[in-house]
Amino acid sequence: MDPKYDFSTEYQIFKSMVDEKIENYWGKEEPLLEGLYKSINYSLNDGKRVRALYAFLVGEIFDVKPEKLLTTAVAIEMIHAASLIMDDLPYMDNAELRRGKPANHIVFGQDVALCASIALISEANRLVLSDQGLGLDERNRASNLLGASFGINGLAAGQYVDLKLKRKNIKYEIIEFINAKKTAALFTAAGEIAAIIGHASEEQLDAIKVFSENVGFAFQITDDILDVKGDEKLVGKDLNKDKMNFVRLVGMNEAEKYAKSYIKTAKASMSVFKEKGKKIIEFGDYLINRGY
Ligand code: GRG
Repeated sequence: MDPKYDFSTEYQIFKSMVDEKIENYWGKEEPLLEGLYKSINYSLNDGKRVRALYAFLVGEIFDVKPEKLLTTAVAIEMIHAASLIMDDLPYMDNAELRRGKPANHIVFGQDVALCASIALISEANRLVLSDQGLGLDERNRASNLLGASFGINGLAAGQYVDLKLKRKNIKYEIIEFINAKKTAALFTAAGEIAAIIGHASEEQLDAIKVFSENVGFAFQITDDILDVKGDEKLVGKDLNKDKMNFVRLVGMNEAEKYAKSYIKTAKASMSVFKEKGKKIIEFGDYLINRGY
């Protein structure tokens, strides 16, 4: 690795690429849809873009240029934004604040928020399937993985168990299931798609899957830790809403240990890439040390 390598500089470069492509994504194409465009853009115009960053960093391991992954990265952030809009709805998590602003449905109404969310999921799929920078097989596999990440084996599954089963049956295994589906699945899709575009071998793909799942767990536990002891202004959402989460299950000290241990497992899996795996290791550290 270049001794002058600086994670935060590279992060900002990648983030700007995504922001430029995704901000104000829909404009004035159809005047009748002005309100829907506004709702969509409201939720697309912000975010840390960590899932996009992750796709780029996996790509770098295989010498895939970020430009080649940009459409995939944008699609992943679209799915993520859709999931946040849905998550905040009154009949889901019932949250009023997101990224330091009123949640989408508070500004635009629940009906519009739902339309925005569905439009985003659909557009994400359309984008990867029409990405001319990728071969047909790559596009199909990307669409398949992206679809799986928000379906019955991904976000929708995690959300269902979170809503319906967690409170009745609070066990480590249940929380781990939720974290795997609600959070790790999208990291896994991001990593796997980038690795496939990079022509990863089976062994390399397995390593990326292990890394993705473990950083996904660590990311969610850190989110739960921030929910309890984060700075509300920085985190930008209502904290401590008496939600059952990992910290409430095992306590703060244990939760911090778990997050570190997941990152340790993630990092160990990168040994197959030797020097090339070093940048992504910094990404793992960033995820558990972030303040929001
Ligand atoms: C999209 C089909 C479909 C279903 C949605 C509502 C739902 C089902 C799933 C909830 C998914 C969810 C909100 C998971 C939590 C993951 C998490 C910690 C999100 C916060 O991610 P950050 O911190 O957000 O990356 P920013 O604001 O930086 O983009």
